[in-house]
This record gives sequence, C-alpha cells and structure tokens, in this order.
Amino acid sequence: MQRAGRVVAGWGRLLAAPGSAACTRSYSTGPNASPVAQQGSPRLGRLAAVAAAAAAALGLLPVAQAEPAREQQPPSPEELAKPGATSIRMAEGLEGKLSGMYYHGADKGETNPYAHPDPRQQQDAHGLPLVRAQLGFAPAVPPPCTHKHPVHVVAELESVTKTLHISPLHKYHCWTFNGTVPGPMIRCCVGDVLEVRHTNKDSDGIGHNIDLHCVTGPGGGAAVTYVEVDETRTATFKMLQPGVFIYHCAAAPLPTHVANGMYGLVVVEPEGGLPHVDKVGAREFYVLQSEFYGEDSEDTPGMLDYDYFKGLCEQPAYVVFNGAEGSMTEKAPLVADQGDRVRIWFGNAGPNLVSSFHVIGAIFDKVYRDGDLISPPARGIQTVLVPAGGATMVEFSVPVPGALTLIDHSIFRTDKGAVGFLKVRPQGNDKRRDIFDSNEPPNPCPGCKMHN
Ligand SMILES: [Cu+2]
Repeated sequence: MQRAGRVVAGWGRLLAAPGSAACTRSYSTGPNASPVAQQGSPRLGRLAAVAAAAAAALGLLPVAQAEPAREQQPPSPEELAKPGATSIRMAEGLEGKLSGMYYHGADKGETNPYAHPDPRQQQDAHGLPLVRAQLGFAPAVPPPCTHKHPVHVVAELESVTKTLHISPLHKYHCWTFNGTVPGPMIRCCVGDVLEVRHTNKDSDGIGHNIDLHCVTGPGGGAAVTYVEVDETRTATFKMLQPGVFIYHCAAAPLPTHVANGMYGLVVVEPEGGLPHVDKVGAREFYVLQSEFYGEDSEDTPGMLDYDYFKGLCEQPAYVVFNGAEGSMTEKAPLVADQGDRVRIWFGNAGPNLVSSFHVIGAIFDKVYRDGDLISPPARGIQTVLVPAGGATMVEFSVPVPGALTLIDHSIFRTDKGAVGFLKVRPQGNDKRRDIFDSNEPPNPCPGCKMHN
C-alpha cells in the first residue's frame, strides 16, 4: 500500500500558506495600550526564556534556528484585565504559569494574536515552544510524545477531494483530509496547545470544517474552522484531557461529509506519556473503521456513487479498515516480529455502526476502553466495542509466528470489507510450541479469507 509507513510533516507549507502574513502582526500597542503593554512583561519574558531552554534541552525542533528580534512582548495579565487596553481578551489570565485558556473572540469583532503565532518564532505568546505536528498516515503513527513540558503543536489539515479505491471492485469520490481516508493521525500531550490550521482545496467547491472530539468548547472547533474554497482558518485548543479522539468534518449535511471520508484520529497522551511507548520491539498501528454507502454508478463503470438513503437506512455497501477493503490484507498486511508488543490505536468514524473489534488469534491483555488513557486498562479481552465517533487502544503480545486477523466481529461485515491481517514474522527457531502446537499442517478451508 503506497501510503503505508509514510509519516510526513507539512511545516514548509505553513510558512508560505495564504494568510500567513497575519502571523506577522505585532501585539496591540495602540493609543489605549498601557505602558506595561508597550514595554512588555519581564515575567513573561523570563517564562519564555525558560520554556525555550527546556525545549532546546529536550531536542524539540524549533520553527526557526534563530529567533528574530521581538520589538514587543505579550501584554501582562494586569494589562489584559483592563477594559479597552488591548484588542485581545483571555478567558483566564496567565496567572504566572503557562496554562491560560485560549479565547476566540471573533464573534465580538476581536482578534486573538495568540491563535496566530509568528511562525518565525520559537515560542507562542505564552512562551510555549512551537513544534510542528508530525502526521501519521494509516497504518503508520506519528512518533510518541517525548516532551516533558507543554508545547504548542501546529497541525495542518487540508480538505481535498480524491477518487480512491475503496475495494478491488470500486472507486469512490472521497472527501478527505490531506488526501487520504482516514485522515492523518495527530499526536500530542495533555496540557499542550493544539493549533489546527485548516485549508480548503476542495475541487468541488464545498465548504468544510473540523469537529475535534479532543476539544473543549463549542462545536469541538467546527464553526471556527469552517472554510470555503481557498480559505485557511486557524484555531488553538488546549488539550485538557488525555485520550483517543475522533475528529471529523461537521459541515452540513454532516452525515454526508463523514460518509464521504472526512475523519481521523487525535491521540492526547497523558502526562508523562504512556508506558512502553519507547520500548524496542513495540509496534504501533493506526487503524480506523468506517462505512461507505452507495450504488454502482450508471455513468462510470467501477465507481460507487454515494447514496444518502442507503446511509439513512444504515445499509452500507462497505465496512472497511483504513479506507478500503483489502487495505491491510495480502498485499499490505500489518507486520510485526515474533515476541513484539503490538499496540493498535483503533477509531470508529461510523457514520452509523458500532464496531465489535477483534483480532483472531490474539487476546488483548490491555484495553484502554473508550480511549480512556487514565484508568487502569481492562485485561484479557477478546472483543471490544467501539462506538461510532469513539476510539480505543489495545495492546497484546505476539509470541507465536503466523498470521493474525483483524475483524469487526459483527461477522457479516467481514463480507463487506472489515478484514485486515497482522503478519507475525518468526524470529529464530523457537516457534513457541509450548503455546501453540499440532502435528497437523495448516489446512485453511476453501474460500476462507480470514485464515491465511
Ligand atoms: Cu466536509
């Protein structure tokens, strides 16, 4: 599969993106600004320096190697509290720590420069180090979070249409984030600020937005990220809860935007990261289940045309993992080595069905139910329910070589595409016959597509 294993970052385009000129605006220093605002805040300056030093020590990639001279510092909390003193407001003051909530006051005609940090800077206005979001394209995942202090993560999502194979028989005119179904996986830590920069390049001229389930606030960010064609809008969201979260387009008609492929996953790691996340031999995969609704096109052979009423009746033509029947089967299975730990970030975009996620030949020894990364995981689980608009994370070991099979155990859906393989490659000569043994050679049943 061409997109397998591809992990990319789109930082370069951010610098040249339309509208980036707005990032160069300075803080309010108008006639109503106080001397404090005009002279800057020594405390914030110290915090910024400390954060920058921490970022450098941690090896976080700065946006630029050298920070240009900054003529103005962010206004102090005292300054922010004065009515009319500046063009921005914050729901909470900085309070001497890097934990202020970001407030989008566009509905009041206000602008918020905190949402548009200068990409040439190494920190945002709170002193948080600016880092690019590395995007994972399924089944690849972004690298785990290693930073020990909050950062400001910038993720670029682009709405774009693309005709993709959704099965060996059918192509489909997909509405996508960044050209793939599912859209990219984003990874950050609780306490981070996630900046979403949403650009619309839809060739059909349709408007799109993004509802991120990791966001606390109206619409999950949908209204503030709505863009018409060739527009870019940016919003910042503080990650208050760790977990595994779906994001999706929520533009009207919402079911159609989800049914056509506009969804992805955000992982917000808990403070301190996850256990084993850096362990050698750990394999992480991004798998997202979804449905396609349609009928054979009368105009274009081999195309499946979207059918709203099939969606309304919850009668999918396909139920798939990672955007297509066969996305993870013979030609492009997931691969692990005997003895590995396997971690699967599993989301269900729906739009209708609840998944009964199961791996044939494995028992989940850790299940972070509903994407809850705080509570102790459930143990010894065979099948986990994942609702539409929900997600989970499962872990298991693979001591025995051979092929395992990912399915939705609502079993007729395997005939609609919900099948994937995990190939466990042998390591050494120990096949662990103490765990799995037979004198009989494998003899798969004729026509079987689950036990290869
Ligand atoms: Cu959309």
